Amino acid sequence: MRISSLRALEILDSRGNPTLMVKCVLEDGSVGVARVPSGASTGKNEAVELRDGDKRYKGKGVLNALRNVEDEIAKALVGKDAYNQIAVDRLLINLDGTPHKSRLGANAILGVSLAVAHAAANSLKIPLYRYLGGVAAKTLPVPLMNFINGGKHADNNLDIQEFMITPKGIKRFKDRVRAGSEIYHTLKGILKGRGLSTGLGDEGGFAPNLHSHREALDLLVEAIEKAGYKLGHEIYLSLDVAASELYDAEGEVYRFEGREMGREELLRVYEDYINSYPIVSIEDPFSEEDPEGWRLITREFGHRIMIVGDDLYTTDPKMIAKGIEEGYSNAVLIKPNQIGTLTETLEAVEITHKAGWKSVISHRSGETEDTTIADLAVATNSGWIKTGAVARGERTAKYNRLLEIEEELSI
Ligand code: 2PG
Ligand code: MG
Repeated sequence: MRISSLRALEILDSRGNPTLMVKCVLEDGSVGVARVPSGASTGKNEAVELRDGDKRYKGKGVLNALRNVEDEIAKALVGKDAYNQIAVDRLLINLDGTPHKSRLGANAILGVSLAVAHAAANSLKIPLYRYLGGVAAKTLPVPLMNFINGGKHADNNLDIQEFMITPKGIKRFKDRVRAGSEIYHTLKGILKGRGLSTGLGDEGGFAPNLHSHREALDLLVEAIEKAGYKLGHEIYLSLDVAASELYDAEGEVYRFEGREMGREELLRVYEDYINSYPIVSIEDPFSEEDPEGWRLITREFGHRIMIVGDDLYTTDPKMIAKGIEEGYSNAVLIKPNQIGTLTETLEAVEITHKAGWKSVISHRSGETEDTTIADLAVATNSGWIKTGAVARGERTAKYNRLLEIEEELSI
């Protein structure tokens, strides 16, 4: 089934910044649309988002990426078989020719890669999760729901970027969503009652100023119990520290709660959290530039919780392979736009699972109404998804898509 046209449009993401929408049309008239997300706390080795850097949109315009889709990429891909995703993605990678997709832009390349997959699935009249995962696609993921935002995603005083709850002990996806919603609103009531801000951060979680990070964890515990759920049986906790943002590589110290600490001291902070709360995972506990920190925490706590690498791997199969060899972590965050094509994203998941590690399919802090990651989570049977709070349309779009998939799969 040949590709007949590729078009792109400059649209807005959830932070009000421009991003790309790509539309792929096939010879049979089938259409696939994809919208590209954008991160704020980015890893050093992420594939490169091409931004115009001129006066429009404070330099963030994506018209050059748009042109690359409609000119160079379209010329190379029109007439090619949309069912051969691997060949499409290989062609995109070779056409770009740079290690981090900086020439054509990873935003242009990912938009095309995903739009082609959507078009192919539509042409075959099957849902995307079925196209990508075949008959094996069946697992609704456990969501990591980000209810308190800090770090680069909020203007409050919390260093840790994401404080999440996760309904791991609840079976049906729709009951997980319901629990999340009830706890989210209970948390809002608690914050309001204490005169704390109920304003939201970038991922839809609340962003109050607090006295400590433990206070944030305590607030989650209180909300879970007050909403009538069993802590440590139905609902658990999870963190994304995004520690690359807190690290001073020269001094090998972390800026945390108003002072500097070495990796050993930070490790003891995590030990305290892990022993005090039912924590299932800590993402980016140490900087991408501090492999020793990773080895330490995985050796000491890897048998109890998931240690999830985000900035450390940037969804790059080669970097994940190195992490497996070195024992850096036992889980990997998977973000399609960190690597730039669907094929490489699937490879990243595959190598992760083959090592017996867990994958977490993830959104970015800058999102759109695109729901590709919901289908991707089911297609790969990952078991985990991180897609923000149960509020804000760009986050609920993914939850709502998963509700729809659960309904389809249970017929
Ligand atoms: C992260 C992500 C998503 P960003 O650090 O895991 O939550 O944030 O998209 O800003 O990198
Ligand atoms: Mg992260």
